[in-house]
Amino acid sequence: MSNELKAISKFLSFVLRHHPETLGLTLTSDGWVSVELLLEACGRHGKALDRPLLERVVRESDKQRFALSADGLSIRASQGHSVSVELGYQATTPPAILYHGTVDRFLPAIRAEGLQKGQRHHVHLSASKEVATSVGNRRGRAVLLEIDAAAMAREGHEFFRSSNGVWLTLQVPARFLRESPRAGS
Ligand code: HQG
Repeated sequence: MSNELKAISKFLSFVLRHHPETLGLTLTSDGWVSVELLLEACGRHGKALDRPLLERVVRESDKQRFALSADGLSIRASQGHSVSVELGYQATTPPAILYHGTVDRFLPAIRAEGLQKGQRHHVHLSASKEVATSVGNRRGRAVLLEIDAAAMAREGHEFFRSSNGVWLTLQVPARFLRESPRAGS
């Protein structure tokens, strides 16, 4: 993805997940906003964006962060919100093991209180070690945590899978976590 598209993607994440009000927009309760209103509002705020460019961002986003509605008239972020939205994902059975990438400095707190959702609506987990490692690497040298999702599900924890493949759950108590040894250590 080009730097221009990345910058637009970051701006759209900011607006559609966290601050629609900066463009004078309101999301529906399930997170959608009219593409037409979004494009107009971007123009008014000096962020010129047209439909073909928006469609490229949606298509080329490495993590498929945004979704257009079936009729193409609305857009939303597929996950990662801090504003209150109900995305309508159905609880579903997770893979037996899920992964979370973090960094050393968070481990004492994570060992004590498990994984917490912080500002987001859910803890974000991945079915793939590689993806979890790259999420951890955003903050330093990744530490990979293995989550016993099968045991959590048996004990009644709900899991959701976003349309871009991120696994979501409200929290992961520490007893379901295992720290993977680092490669080479
Ligand atoms: C850590 C990106 C202390 C947690 C990625 C993480 C992901 C704790 C940080 C998505 C903790 C939260 C989410 C506890 C968790 N004490 N620290 N009890 N529990 N943490 O960004 O999972 O590019 O909210 O390990 O691909 O890093 O935005 O979550 O390091 O899917 O599309 O607190 O963001 O996607 O950080 O990343 P975040 P995350 P996008």
